[in-house]
Amino acid sequence: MKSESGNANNIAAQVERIVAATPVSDIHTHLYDPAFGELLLWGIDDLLVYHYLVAEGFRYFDIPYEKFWILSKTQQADLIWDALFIQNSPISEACRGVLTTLNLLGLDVRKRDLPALRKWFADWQVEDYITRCMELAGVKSICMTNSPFDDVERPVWEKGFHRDGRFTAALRIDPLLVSWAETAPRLEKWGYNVNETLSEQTIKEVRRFLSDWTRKIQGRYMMVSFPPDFDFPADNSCAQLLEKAVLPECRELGIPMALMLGVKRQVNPGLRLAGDGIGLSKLSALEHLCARFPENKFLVTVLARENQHELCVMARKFRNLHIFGCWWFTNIPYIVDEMTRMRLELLGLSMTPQHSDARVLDQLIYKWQHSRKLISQVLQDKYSDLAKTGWEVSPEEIQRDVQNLFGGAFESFEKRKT
Ligand code: HDL
Ligand code: ZN
Repeated sequence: MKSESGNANNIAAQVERIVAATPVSDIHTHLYDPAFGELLLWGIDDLLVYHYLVAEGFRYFDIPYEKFWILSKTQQADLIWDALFIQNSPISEACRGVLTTLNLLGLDVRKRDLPALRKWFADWQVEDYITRCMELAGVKSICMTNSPFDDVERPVWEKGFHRDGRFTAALRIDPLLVSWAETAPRLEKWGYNVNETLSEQTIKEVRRFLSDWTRKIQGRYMMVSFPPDFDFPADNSCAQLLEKAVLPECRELGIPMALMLGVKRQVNPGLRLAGDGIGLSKLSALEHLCARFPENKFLVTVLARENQHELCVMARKFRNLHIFGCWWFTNIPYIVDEMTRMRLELLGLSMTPQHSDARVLDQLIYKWQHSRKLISQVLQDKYSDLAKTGWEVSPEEIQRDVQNLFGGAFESFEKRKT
């Protein structure tokens, strides 16, 4: 008969091993199939000019924003490396992430030799490097964020290309919902017979646009990020397009609608991509959507830490709501630990605890290394709590649970006929 502590250590070791070894489906990233060329960012300079580090770097820079933006990527990276790694210890999560990635790639960060690092990266071919990064991160599939409104991305889809099976797609439609007045003329130019008034004809053509693009990219879900003041129902084009075009088309296609709530775009435009802020979302809007459209599947993540508990409770009320990830400003150990515990304790395993949101390929390595450690620790505590009741979980059951958390639960949700 194993002693209690012996059994607990055994479970902890099993959980640690299984979480470290289980491949994950990364359900939201800003990475691209290599067919998109320069859109796929990778290597030390892209790691250093990641907008999270740009924001942190500007806390030390005296130069005007525009002076930074006219610099080359290498010059920007040099400034960030000096300010955040040399003049100050790289304590922040985004800085530590760069070092975790370099370390796991087998590079010696003690040398602090940026030119040498650049030489090492210059020797890689992107296809080989994708394989290497996915291996080290334990990522088996990468879901992209694909926007027909991106003038660089759209032509690549229109021309067609042989897809890399490791990359799946999601249709990002923010401009359609949050800036309809500017977007209607673009749809018209692309051959969709729409105008600004949301007539039946316009709604029908918006649905055709959504259907055409979802099929073209084989979109797993549609997605939009909304500001904190997003409301539903509401007397505006966003709510009407959501209700009359987007959600019916998601039902027709049988795919989820992803809502990412709470981002205040461009609170500081000088920072460009790094200039977005955060706000408390009105989650009653989500509650109305889940209740009003029980046949739609809502895949949701929210940006404010203060919204997380209400989101968990809402997921208990609506089985057509699947919550995912520690998004953006919540993706720091302090909050990932809190959110993962809250979710497991309120929802059990019917959720997806993390996505990487990676914008630079190499970030997969650190984002998943850091997340696995945190998820493993929480699961060890939860299984040990179970063991104290006399309930024993087998290694196969732990494996099953972790596979669910690492993409299985989301895949079941995708397949579910609501
Ligand atoms: O809107 C989003 O999908 C966010 O993830 C933004 O892209 C944000 O800039 C980001 O990269 N967060 O990690
Ligand atoms: Zn994102």
